[in-house]
Amino acid sequence: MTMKLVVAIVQNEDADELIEGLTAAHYGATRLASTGGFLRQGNTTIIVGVPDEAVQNVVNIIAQHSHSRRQPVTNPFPDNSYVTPKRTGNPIDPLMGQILSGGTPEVQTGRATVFVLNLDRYERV
Ligand code: 2BA
Repeated sequence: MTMKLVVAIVQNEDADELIEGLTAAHYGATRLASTGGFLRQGNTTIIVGVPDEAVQNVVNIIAQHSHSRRQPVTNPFPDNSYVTPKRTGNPIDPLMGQILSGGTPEVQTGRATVFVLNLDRYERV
């Protein structure tokens, strides 16, 4: 049987409901604490190993239980450690400009970021 690994990055707020949806449909899932590279805030990565033919159903469940949100961006840098935009070219620079002048910018997140990987082997030993 050919298997795939579905890797889904979702917002923490959606993780409980998504895990419930997957387990209710009898898919085994593992939940990992993760951190977004851009916002540097916590998110949740869920991995699900499934036969090829179940992938679309799993992706549908992920889509059904995850939501796009406007998320406030808080300063991810410890006090005074932010290097000025000219030197970093970091894509967070425009937002840092607003944060450092007292604003609270927001980004519109996606619902979920999903990767589907081929699995060489799956076994429970
Ligand atoms: P973060 O990297 O913390 O990104 C959170 C949200 O910030 C993104 O939501 C997007 O709305 C915004 N954002 C990210 N990069 C940006 C940039 N250069 N300029 C402006 N806004 C930006 P999503 O796109 O829904 O991503 C949610 C999370 O999914 C990400 O958290 C990251 O943990 C993961 N992710 C997204 N794309 C990925 C990829 N290609 N590879 C691995 N992980 C990815």
